[in-house]
Amino acid sequence: MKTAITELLGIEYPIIQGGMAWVGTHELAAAVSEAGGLGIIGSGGAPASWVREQIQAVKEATDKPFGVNVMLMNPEADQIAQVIVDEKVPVVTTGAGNPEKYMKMWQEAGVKVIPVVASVALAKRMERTGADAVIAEGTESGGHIGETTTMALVPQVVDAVSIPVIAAGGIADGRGIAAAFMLGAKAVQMGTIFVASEESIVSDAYKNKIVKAKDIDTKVTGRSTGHPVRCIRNKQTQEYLRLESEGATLEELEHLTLGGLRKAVVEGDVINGSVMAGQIAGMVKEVRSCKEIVEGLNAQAEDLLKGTKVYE
Ligand code: TUI
Repeated sequence: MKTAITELLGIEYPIIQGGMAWVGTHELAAAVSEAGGLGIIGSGGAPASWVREQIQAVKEATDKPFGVNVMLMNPEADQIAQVIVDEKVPVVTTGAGNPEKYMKMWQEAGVKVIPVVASVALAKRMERTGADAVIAEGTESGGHIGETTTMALVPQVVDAVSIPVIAAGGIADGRGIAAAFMLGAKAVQMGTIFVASEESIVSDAYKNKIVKAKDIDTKVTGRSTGHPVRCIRNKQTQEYLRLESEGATLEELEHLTLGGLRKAVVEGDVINGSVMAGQIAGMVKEVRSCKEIVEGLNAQAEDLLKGTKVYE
């Protein structure tokens, strides 16, 4: 499926991997890019030196395009922005904030800039500042989320901007990709399905939580603090939601989740850790290779979209 996004990024399939903290390591990013999608290194809260090492490892593993996600709340975001320029990274995606202050330096270095947005207002602002595309991410997503659903957000962003729009949130099969295309998206970004891929370095316990999850198994914590985060429900989310309803202090709440994602990804503690995943976890039933995922989902979407004009 050739689209404005496959052309812009020089990739085979209109499939982008979400830039996930702790999960988006060089192993996963290289596997998704090798499969013909766009693999993304997830900087999360990592230091700039780690990001540089990951970039170099991806370059050794594949000649295909890849990207780096900058989580804008990272205290080393400035240094990471510079590493991206120094290492001539082809694509950058951003999350959890407004990347305006870095746009000029990235554009001048020839980096394609694709911010994640959760509203029409930010999408328009990003277009004005020179973004090459935007990722419209619905509240179905895992991790740090906005309020609006993918179904409502994507067509409104598509109508508001002239740059290509990538849909994210609640997509994990060819039907979801086809649906996103019908809403006007030119590609999709998926996270949860790649967390549960063979090449993902997350603990088996984490992958099992996704494979075993049902439709209603995710919970959103932190709505009261202004930092809503979606995870698969466990002791930690239960405790957090209880404390939140009792009006606990920010300090008490943060204490519960501090280092929680690392705990779940690296240590496999899926009881006290943060098992970030999207609502579509209930549909992910097996662990597959990135190649099987990218090729299989693309073929299914292409089949469904045959005879339509959405990817002309
Ligand atoms: O960034 C994400 N998802 C994430 S980041 C993350 S790391 C983390 N770990 C623990 C606690 C909190 C975060 C885990 N998941 N998705 C992209 C995304 N960006 N979703 C929503 C937004 C967003 C929200 C508000 C983007 C911009 C924004 O406002 C910008 C502004 O200043 O107007």
